Amino acid sequence: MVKSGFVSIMGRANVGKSTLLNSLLERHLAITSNKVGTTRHIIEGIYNDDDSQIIFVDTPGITKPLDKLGTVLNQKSYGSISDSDLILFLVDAEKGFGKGDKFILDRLREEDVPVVLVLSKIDRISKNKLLEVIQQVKDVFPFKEVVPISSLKNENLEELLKVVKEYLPVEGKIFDDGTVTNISQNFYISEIVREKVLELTEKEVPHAISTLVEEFHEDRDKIVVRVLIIVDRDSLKKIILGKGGRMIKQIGVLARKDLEEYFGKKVYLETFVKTLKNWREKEKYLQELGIRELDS
Ligand SMILES: Nc1nc2c(ncn2[C@@H]2O[C@H](COP(=O)(O)OP(=O)(O)OP(=O)(O)O)[C@@H](O)[C@H]2O)c(=O)[nH]1
Ligand SMILES: [Mg+2]
Repeated sequence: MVKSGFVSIMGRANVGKSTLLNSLLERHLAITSNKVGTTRHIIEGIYNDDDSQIIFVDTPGITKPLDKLGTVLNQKSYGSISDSDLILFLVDAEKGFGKGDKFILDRLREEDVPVVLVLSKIDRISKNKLLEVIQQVKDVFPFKEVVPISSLKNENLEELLKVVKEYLPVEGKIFDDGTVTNISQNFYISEIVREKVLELTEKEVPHAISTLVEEFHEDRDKIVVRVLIIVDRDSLKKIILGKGGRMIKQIGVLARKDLEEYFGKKVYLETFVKTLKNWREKEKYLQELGIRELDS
């Protein structure tokens, strides 16, 4: 009998949650970057094999909120707890256990959901350092298990799946075999463009941008898509355009490459930037376009 369940991937920003989701599903579903605060939406990825269906739930990294966006992202992450059958709590093994981790665990202590500690990025540290980290963290919380992994090197992910399978409560499948994710095609496209912006720009840019598909046409052999990059000030617009438009061109080239691979057909991608200074301006613009929510 197939067993199913919901498994949330939680932890501080940048510990490797989205990379783990992608590696477990063997597809690029959630965007990743070396910047803090990459994930902004709950992303479900559904894993199927002969004896299980696991709905992995990638969540935004939990941070000490500096602004409204930070607070909203934390709320989204905490909101996923009550729907979970198991939580994978990720700690970056190289950085070790910190105050931010303790803060999240104090919250998890109030919930009645089993928690497995996953030590991520072990390809970056020695065996000895790993043993040290395990000693340091294993008693800070009643973890069900401690599993060290490397998503990039595909180390110990089989073991992690084995552990996860012990916590699936539902008999039978929750979703049909064809369902892979909860995210829409337009959302995915806008995220790929945002990923390239994160990749190519410096620290100060990421938080202040969002992306949106304005137009999408598909026929048998090609896709034509127009993606808007929204910034909140003109100085950022200048950075994203780059000298002589070079930066935005490069963003487009990289994004198109990924999208062509994903869709398996030719993609004509147009990207452009617009400054919308505040929520009111954004909402007004989106209303004119007939689009309700940012980023989705
Ligand atoms: N060396 C190494 N790097 C990794 C591994 N997993 C993730 N990373 C890197 O860590 C960085 C952050 O990865 P993400 O998956 O975006 O982290 P996240 O926890 O989803 O981050 P937020 O969405 O901001 O909370 C990226 O540069 C990844 O390439 C790993 O197993 N090994
Ligand atoms: Mg992420």
